[in-house]
Amino acid sequence: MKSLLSLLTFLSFASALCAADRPNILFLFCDDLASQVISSYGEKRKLLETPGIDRIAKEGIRFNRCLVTNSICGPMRAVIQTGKYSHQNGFYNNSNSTFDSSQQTFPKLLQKAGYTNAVIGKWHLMSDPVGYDYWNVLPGQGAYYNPAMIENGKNVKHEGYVTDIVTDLGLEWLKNRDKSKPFMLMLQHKAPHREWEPPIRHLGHDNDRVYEEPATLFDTFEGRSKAVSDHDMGIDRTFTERDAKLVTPGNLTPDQRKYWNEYYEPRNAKFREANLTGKELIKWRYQRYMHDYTACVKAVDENIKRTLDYLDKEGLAENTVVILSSDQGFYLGEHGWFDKRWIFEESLSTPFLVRWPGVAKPGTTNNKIVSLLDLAQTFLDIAGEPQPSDMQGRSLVPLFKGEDPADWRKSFYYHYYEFPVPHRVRPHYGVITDRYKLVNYYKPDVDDWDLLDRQTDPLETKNFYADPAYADTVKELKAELARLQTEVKEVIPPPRFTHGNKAFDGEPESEQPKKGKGKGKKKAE
Ligand code: SGN
Ligand code: CA
Repeated sequence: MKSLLSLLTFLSFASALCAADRPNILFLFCDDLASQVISSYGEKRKLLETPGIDRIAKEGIRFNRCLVTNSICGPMRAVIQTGKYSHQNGFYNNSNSTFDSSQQTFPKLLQKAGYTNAVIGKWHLMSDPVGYDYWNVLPGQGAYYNPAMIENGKNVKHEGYVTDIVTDLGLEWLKNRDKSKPFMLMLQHKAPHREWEPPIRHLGHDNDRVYEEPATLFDTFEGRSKAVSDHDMGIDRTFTERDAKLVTPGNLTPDQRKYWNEYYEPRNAKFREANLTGKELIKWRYQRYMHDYTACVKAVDENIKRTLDYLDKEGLAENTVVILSSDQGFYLGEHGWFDKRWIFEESLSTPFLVRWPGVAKPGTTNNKIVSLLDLAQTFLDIAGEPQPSDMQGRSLVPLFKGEDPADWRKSFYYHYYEFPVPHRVRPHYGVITDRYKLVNYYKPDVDDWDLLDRQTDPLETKNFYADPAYADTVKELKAELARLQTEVKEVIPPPRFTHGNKAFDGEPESEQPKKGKGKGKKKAE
């Protein structure tokens, strides 16, 4: 009896020890961060050097094909919370979804398992965070300059630049956290989201460099569904005066305004004088876009460096899994676009870097199809917790360990719903493999199939659907698509559903983008 008691005492002591030893999780999340701008991803334009972010790649694994399920902000954040596709977690689009926070989420499960959790920065799920010991989030999209934030339900106004502020708050929380527990911190930057407003210190960071243009800046969309050409997210047609920095933002302090105007005004005067039209105007806008976007990422990069340095300084680096990602990829002029949404590669795949000392082999890469859908299960697995059977991803921990599971997914299911505002991208779903994408654009005035072949057409500017040489491929992919739709339990077409008193099923509410957003919304002609 006595020996049984001492065994039990030993076991409970051992499990307490284990609990304290469980890895911390630091999730560094950006908004609209394109792999093309991260130097370790090695894009040929070499848009920016990102030593802070690259440090994670150097000391860990770079995933080359992390896919999203629905390339837009709120929905992907809901996917991360739940480990479920949009049609299962109920958050389909930014326009009229509210996250049902009563459902199962990974932070709730981690909290129950003894973790202390915080989310700081962009949240964008419309309901308050649940499952966190501390939350301090931007309302909606949040502001770049002098942002308001909501700290555990209370409005607080900050002065400064949002990326710096979010980092400060994250480090402050780390400092004051309950140190008897492992932590899970989601540090979620607003940058580099539209309208790509740079920190004052980085205005002119590129010395008026001329950025290389992407090969598809003037894509004609020939041969593809009308859905693809009839968009409203072009540098040619959608760019506003605010996007182009032809108007000064309203929320600057007098000092910030002075420096802002000192940088932009002389350059804007030159632009106005030149009276550019057609392709020249698009080229000018692309240059302005790249200056601003890279300046925003430069600040993200510095703050990532600062965060990693803090882990080092506090002796936290060894036992903290660091993951860097973005809610989706982004177009940096490819196909003439900014924004995301499409199944095309730039917005379908998102940066994904992981550092886990002693587990993930430094400086390695992985080409498997992984997804932000896998994160909830991955986080639970890292913590040694069971993975609920209704989650729809798969833990990435075996891949972090360098294993090569024979039954890893070879195909992936995608579905985007939001239409028509803000960018008139028609709803579409599709199946993705290493080589192909078969996509159906299905609403409201189209029912088109496009087949993309990344092997013969890496820039994705052709549609092979009607090519007889691809008939067998189309047949196989359609069967695979049907199999995936059954597996993820999605009924096509999606049923009409409601949120509040608004109905949504992909039908146009109006053919026009929302009006009345102010002078800055004028097209930058
Ligand atoms: C805003 C942007 C859009 C962007 C959506 C969604 N317009 O409406 O360009 O697609 O957010 O972005 S803006 O002029 O207000 O910046 S998301 O990252 O939240 O999905
Ligand atoms: Ca986003």
